[in-house]
Amino acid sequence: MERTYIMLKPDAVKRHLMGEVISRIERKGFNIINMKMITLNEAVLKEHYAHLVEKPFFPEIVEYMVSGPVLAMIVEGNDVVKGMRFLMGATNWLEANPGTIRGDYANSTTENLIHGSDSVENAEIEIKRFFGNI
Ligand code: IDP
Ligand code: MG
Repeated sequence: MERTYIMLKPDAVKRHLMGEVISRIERKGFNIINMKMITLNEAVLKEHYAHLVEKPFFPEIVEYMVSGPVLAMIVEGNDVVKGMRFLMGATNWLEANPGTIRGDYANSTTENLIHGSDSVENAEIEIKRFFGNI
């Protein structure tokens, strides 16, 4: 069964939307097989967002992502990597369709509630990064 790395970002936690997002994942029929609250630091964000380190908005991402705890999860299911990206909606909140998590709750492209791995290969790397070899 395919696995993906999902992370509810600090805005989702602060806005008390964890339950709402977890419900959507469960109602879709995906299985949450591990979860924990953690607080990130700049070093792990430079790894996790290596593709964005050179962007002018990277400091803003770091400030946001270390501003409070996140909920890290391993989610399992049929085609779950693409399936979760579909439930999440587009990165740019103005392009995220209503009915998606970002489309329904985000009003910023930085503070967009949720991370989901973008490929099966990256999912395994990210699960190792945040959960170790399990
Ligand atoms: P993704 O989260 O949909 O996979 P990525 O391009 O991997 O999107 O970007 C990672 C995160 O960095 C986004 O979820 C968002 O929080 C932030 N981000 C991406 N692009 C922008 C931007 O153009 N402006 C501000 N923040 C951005
Ligand atoms: Mg990404």
